[in-house]
Amino acid sequence: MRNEEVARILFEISEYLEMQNIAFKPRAYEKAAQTIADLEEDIQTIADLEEDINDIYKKGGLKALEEIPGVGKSIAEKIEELLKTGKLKYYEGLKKRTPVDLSQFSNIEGLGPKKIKVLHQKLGITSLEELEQAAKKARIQKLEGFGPKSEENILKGIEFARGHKGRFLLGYAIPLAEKIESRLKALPGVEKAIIAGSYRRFKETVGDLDMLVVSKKPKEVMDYFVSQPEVARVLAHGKTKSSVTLENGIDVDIRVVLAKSYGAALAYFTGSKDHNVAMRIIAQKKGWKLNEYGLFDGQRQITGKTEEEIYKKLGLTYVEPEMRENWGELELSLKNKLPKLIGYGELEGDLQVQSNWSDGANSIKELAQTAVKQGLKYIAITDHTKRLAMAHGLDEKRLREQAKEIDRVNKEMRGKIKILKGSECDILKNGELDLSDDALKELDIVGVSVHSYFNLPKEEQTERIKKAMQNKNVDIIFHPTGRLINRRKAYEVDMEEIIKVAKETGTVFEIDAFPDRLDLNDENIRKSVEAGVKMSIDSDAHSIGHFGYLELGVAQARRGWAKKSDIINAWPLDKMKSFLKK
Ligand code: DGT
Ligand code: ZN
Ligand code: CA
Ligand code: CA
Repeated sequence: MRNEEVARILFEISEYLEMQNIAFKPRAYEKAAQTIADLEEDIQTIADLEEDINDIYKKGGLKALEEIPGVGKSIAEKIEELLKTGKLKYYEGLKKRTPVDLSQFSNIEGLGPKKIKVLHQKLGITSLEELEQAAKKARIQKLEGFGPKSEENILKGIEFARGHKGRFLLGYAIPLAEKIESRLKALPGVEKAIIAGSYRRFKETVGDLDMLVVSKKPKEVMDYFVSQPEVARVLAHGKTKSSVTLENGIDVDIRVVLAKSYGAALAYFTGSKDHNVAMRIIAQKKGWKLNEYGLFDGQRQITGKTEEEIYKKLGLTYVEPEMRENWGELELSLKNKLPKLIGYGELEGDLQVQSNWSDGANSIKELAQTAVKQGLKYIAITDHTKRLAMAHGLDEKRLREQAKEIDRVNKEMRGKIKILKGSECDILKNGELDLSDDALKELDIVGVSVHSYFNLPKEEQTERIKKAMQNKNVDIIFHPTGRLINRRKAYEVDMEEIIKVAKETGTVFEIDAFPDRLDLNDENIRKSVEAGVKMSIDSDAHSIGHFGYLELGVAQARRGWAKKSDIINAWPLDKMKSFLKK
């Protein structure tokens, strides 16, 4: 059982207790849950982290659990039961005694157990559907303690909770998708096999996978496709089209097309739909018709074999899949003015890497050796700072010790890679930093980030980050909006203002490439590119396996129309370093 799950159950217990008007106890459970959730938040969703709650328990037993801030004897025992058995009798009992399943409301902001209780008592609400109906009928705003504003927030919250249902993180879909793609490529008679759709556009999440195959033996392809080991359910099994649901919940559609239509089908199924519609209009203006079979002048196929030919015939330069969102790319393409996007494999360094000095799993040397294998020429070691005690954040003294270790490894690895001294320094609530300026001054790379107080009012949050950027030692804002895809919204912040100050102060924004972060997102990357704010693409690695995520960051950068000149760690070390604030 992961930290997140333990925290969720403790939270729920506090809510059930609160619904029963029990005093004090709810607060204790909430506090314990918060500590455990923060633990998870700071170290992210990493399977091999050293200090997850299981490890704490394994190493130190019940006593170690009690040492977690906010966890007393009674809660520690409950955590122990959870970790040992995966269940908790106390929790099950509470659940049974309450008529409403609270967990379904957990994503809706501002709707605590007290309010849920009122909604249940006054309106008989027990589910999201009933909540939505009541809100839409404006029945909620009439209740005491609610108003039109909270009713609106409830509707927004429901939308948010639903909107993410069934979308999968691209980064976690890739390994299996690649496996399926290469299996199909290897089938006899298959000329081409490729996954199109949002997957090919590298959208941060994918709804399903859309596979396209060119083969003269469609029946064999279909039969093989539906019988793969990961298939949980066959939704359709046709002659040239099939659909399945995989064990992990992702749907995969497949279509077999003729070689002469491959380009047209690929363009069609890559989308986006809006890009396709705009393309079709361009064709229509020339008196032609564009569909998934080709570009046609009446009955005659003008072209359709490749995407490149289709763009060309339409008077367009080729548009990279990552740009096909109808965000203005076709206008630029018509004028031959598309930006030259940063390429895959063009990064020379990685500016956010955590070692086992804080919550990473590997030593500095192991990280450096792996980075060399990945073709990187420099990495910055950026361990957490002391405020993140549970992640073993570094204080000034340990940072100085670490510097010596980095010097030592640099000597050993001379000529192979350069290890930079860095930090992922916490931005405190008031915008001050978790390390002294004297300590920060000694570092090559100072990254700063928000790991607490996500819910500050927009103005305060904006001021907090502005203040951090105004510190002359600060080079990069790590994961600038703090969102976790499908789990946590970005904190409220005035992005335009932040971008302006970044430009003024020469502060770099990070594109954190971790699959559930991808922060900045595509839209904010574009705004930054337009404003001339430079960015870095970092893995946020917490173990040697995570360097592979860098390319996901490159994809995101491409979706934000970033060029090599926008990304400082695509530059040689000297150039990158001389760009940073002095
Ligand atoms: P997803 O799966 O929700 O992440 O997003 P997509 O973009 O992969 O969308 P999907 O799977 O529904 O459809 C795949 C592609 O097929 C889509 O990107 C464009 C194309 N497509 C689907 N429906 C339509 C449509 O009604 N009109 C046009 N022009 N294209 C469509
Ligand atoms: Zn970390
Ligand atoms: Ca799709
Ligand atoms: Ca689809």
